[in-house]
Amino acid sequence: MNNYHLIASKAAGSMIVEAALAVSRLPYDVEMIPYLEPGPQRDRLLSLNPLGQVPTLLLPDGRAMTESAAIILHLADEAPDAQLTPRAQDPTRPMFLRWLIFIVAAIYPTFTYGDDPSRWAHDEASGRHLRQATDEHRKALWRYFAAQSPCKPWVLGDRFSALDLYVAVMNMWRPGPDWFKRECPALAAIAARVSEMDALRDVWKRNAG
Ligand SMILES: N[C@@H](CCC(=O)N[C@@H](CS)C(=O)NCC(=O)O)C(=O)O
Repeated sequence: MNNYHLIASKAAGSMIVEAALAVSRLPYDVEMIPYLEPGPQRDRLLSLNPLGQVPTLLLPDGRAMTESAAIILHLADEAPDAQLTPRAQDPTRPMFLRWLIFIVAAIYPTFTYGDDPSRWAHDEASGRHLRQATDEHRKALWRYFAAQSPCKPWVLGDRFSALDLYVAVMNMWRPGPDWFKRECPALAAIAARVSEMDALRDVWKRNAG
């Protein structure tokens, strides 16, 4: 196997990695699966990633890699000209690292615990509360993120980075594009800008809508 092989699901977090692969111009193919549905595809996913999450990426040597941030940093090593990450001495690098980890460690888990609260809550009322509380917390996190970053025209200011890919994909998730337009218009503008990038046309066609 010489390609990266991405196990993905439409408009899920795998879309961030798919976009990063497209921007990097690394050779890859995508296997779209219903990742939450019991069956042979989920069984295989679980054998590669016990969390059953997408993105799960098979490297050209066949090893499985998970965790979108780790994958992004790896792809940036493999394709340094793709602009996914600022280089080590770039003054934007510390903030890039800060917000990358903020997205995956603070924002992303609000979905892990809120998407299907019955996994974590012992009754319907506590499940409803967990869903509502994680949805509200996420809104506060996005407002904080938008207030602390330049976000014009990209998250880091003048330079594009993988942070813009996260913003563009997550803009489609709860609280949804209308909320972003209203409450965090700079993030909605970044999402629109990313969706119009030539390199991402096919990725968007495959995932969005
Ligand atoms: N920390 C992981 C999170 C990935 C993740 O949560 N993906 C979602 C889809 S958008 C998923 O697979 N959720 C199912 C689950 O957590 O059981 C990453 O950054 O790649």
